[in-house]
Amino acid sequence: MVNRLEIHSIWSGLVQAWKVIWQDAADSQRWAAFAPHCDRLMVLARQQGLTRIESELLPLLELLQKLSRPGEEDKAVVDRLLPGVFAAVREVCSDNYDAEARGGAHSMPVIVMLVQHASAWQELGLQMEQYGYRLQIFSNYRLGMQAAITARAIAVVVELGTSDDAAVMALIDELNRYGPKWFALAREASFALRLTAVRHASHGFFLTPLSAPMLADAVDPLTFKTKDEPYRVLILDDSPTVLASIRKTLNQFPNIHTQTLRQPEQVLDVMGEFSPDVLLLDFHMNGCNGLEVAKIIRQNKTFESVPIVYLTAETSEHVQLEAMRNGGDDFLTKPISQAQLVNTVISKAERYRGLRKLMVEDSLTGLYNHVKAKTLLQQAILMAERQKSTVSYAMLDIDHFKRVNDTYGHSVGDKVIRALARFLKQQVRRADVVGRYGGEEFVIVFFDCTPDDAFEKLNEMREAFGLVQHTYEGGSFSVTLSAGIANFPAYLTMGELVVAADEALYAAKRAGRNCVMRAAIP
Ligand code: GH3
Ligand code: MG
Repeated sequence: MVNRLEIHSIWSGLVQAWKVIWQDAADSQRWAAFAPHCDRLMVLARQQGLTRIESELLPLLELLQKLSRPGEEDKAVVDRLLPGVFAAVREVCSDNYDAEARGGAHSMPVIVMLVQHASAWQELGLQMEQYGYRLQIFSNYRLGMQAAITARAIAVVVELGTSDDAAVMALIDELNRYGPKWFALAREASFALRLTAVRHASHGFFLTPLSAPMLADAVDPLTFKTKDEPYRVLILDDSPTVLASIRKTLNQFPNIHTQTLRQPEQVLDVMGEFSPDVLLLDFHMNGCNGLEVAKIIRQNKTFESVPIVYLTAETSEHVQLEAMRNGGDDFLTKPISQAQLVNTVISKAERYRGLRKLMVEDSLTGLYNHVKAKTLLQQAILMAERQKSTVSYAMLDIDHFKRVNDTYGHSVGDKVIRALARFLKQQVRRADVVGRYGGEEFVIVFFDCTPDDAFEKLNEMREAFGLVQHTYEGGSFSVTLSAGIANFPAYLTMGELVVAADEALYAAKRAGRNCVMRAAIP
């Protein structure tokens, strides 16, 4: 597995050093400060077998070795090479890289546990299967560690606080070289033990009792990554040469889609269709300037937060400040450094995506929030209308949830809500929508799914979730679900569909809970 953090930090240093050279390429001291970053990246790439980074870096290192009196020409060559290196770095650091290396996201990820008494953890092993993980439990730590490496485990949980922690730490140091994340597990957590764990690069610390939702919560971010949609970059510039050159640089990145535009008057239409994550905007164009275009864009509510990066030969601070005040986010000064171009575009796009995510997500569970789930339901109905297919819409609610809060406390209640959110997300198909309507009420939009299939799936999920044990300080408990389901085209509008599913849910509650009811055929 790849140490992304280290690659990332080397890359950031390298880019900083490059920015300094960009301002004055004739200063050989600046080049001398830049070269070690490239060397470090090469060493790491070789150690970790990252052949793409290695091959992209090679011509750069060869050039750096030959430099005697560096200048503008060398700067131009390196600037052409850097985006390729960056593309390789991005590929390796992408969330899917490890999953793909492990043989695809479909195989069940393995978690290895090294514990004193293996038999005490069998139940957790069964529970973790409900969350899509295979737990392998060992009381022989060395054997377990070897198994973790062979099985390419995503995580290793190591019980500490035993008499021989020093020997265990030596094993962990070995394990750390292979990359799976490790988590400490202990009955008590003294500061000294926590310190030992972090000094040996632990990823987290669990106290017993360790529950399946807690473990799943901790390892979920290491796996089940969905492939991000490519970033969309719109470039508005009246010079075909500039457009072609920027496009060529950005197209080296498989996760960037570009669209170019030469006529400012079409900008709103194109933004509406293309929905960019970043707009690169020429500052001086025929007929109008970038500042005016930015103002027009910002007056449109839909685009008020799309990042705008000006492309300009303007170096006057006054003009740049004025432009930033009018809705710009950044400047790239012509001639544009390709390395800076890709860095700026990707960092702005990432931030914008992050912001948008916050707007549509429910903060407790990361599921779609009420508003977004409804929008997606509406889209699903329109699509089903066009394609003459079916959409099923389910509403789910935890039974007697108030008792959970009253008996075990609100934070245990929150954990149950999160456990259900994760469970639903894992159970449905990737294209299906899972949302939280607030409280302990959830919705699912099953795309292109017959009412019978959706009903059966929902019933399976209800049964499986009823088996999940939720832990609290004094032990564990389980909860049940009720659900109601309705479908398009039996109900033709979103409003009717929502009411029908809601009524079916309440029929399920009245029928004694822990069951799924279908809406009556109208
Ligand atoms: P029923 O089987 O009829 O659904 O009974 P219930 O107790 O689940 O239903 P009710 O609607 O009476 O209570 C829901 C409770 O959920 C009330 C509220 O305190 C709790 N709740 C709502 N949102 C949250 C949350 O975000 N976290 C936690 N822990 N509790 C919540
Ligand atoms: Mg309830």
